[in-house]
Amino acid sequence: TTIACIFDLDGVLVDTAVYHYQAWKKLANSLGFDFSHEQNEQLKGVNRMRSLDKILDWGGVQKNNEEKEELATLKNTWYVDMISKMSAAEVLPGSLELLQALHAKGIKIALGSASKNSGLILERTNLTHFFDAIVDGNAVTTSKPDPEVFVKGAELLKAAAENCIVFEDASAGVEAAIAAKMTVVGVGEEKNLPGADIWVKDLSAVSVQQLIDLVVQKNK
Ligand code: G16
Ligand code: MG
Repeated sequence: TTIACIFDLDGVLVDTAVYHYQAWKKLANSLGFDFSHEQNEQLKGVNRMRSLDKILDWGGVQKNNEEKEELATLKNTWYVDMISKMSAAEVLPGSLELLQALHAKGIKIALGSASKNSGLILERTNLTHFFDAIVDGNAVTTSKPDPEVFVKGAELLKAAAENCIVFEDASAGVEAAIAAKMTVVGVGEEKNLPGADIWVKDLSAVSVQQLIDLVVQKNK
């Protein structure tokens, strides 16, 4: 069996959630309310405008579409300032090693992210060259849990869905991968990521052979 791998970005390859948190908190504070770590958790895998809608909702603040565009742009300016300073040291444990091992075996690799800033993040962390295809927030019209981002990734890799493995840390992402009929490695705890095929703390716990076995087993 030839497998193909599709990686989520934030929370799987790098931890940009901390920068999203700081930028959203600054925006919320400027509007006169606070923003917690627990709320930030709920924004994982959720695209920028939907995240803003939730935050305004939590703050009990109403804005029209033009104002929302301005607020999202302001948050993104602060976020881009922070991720522009990222380095390869911020790649999460085991991620680089797994990408290297997959690459060495000629296994195709795609990105499946909700972020419109994936290009900059991959450049800053020296990961760009591993990817045969990049599907991010600029390439999709619908957001996870819709399967579009992973379906497009598989198409670009010319891989059948049943041979694809998705790595996800967000429940919306796990849902999207299930809807795409793919195997899912949940990066996080089982209780937070229902429906995944296996769960790991980080990618250091994953071997290429284990991934192949998982797909073979599932397709039996
Ligand atoms: C990431 C984050 C989300 C963020 C989204 C959009 O998704 O998990 O919190 O809201 O990207 O990011 P941006 O504002 O940069 O377009 P993923 O799919 O990589 O986990
Ligand atoms: Mg994620």
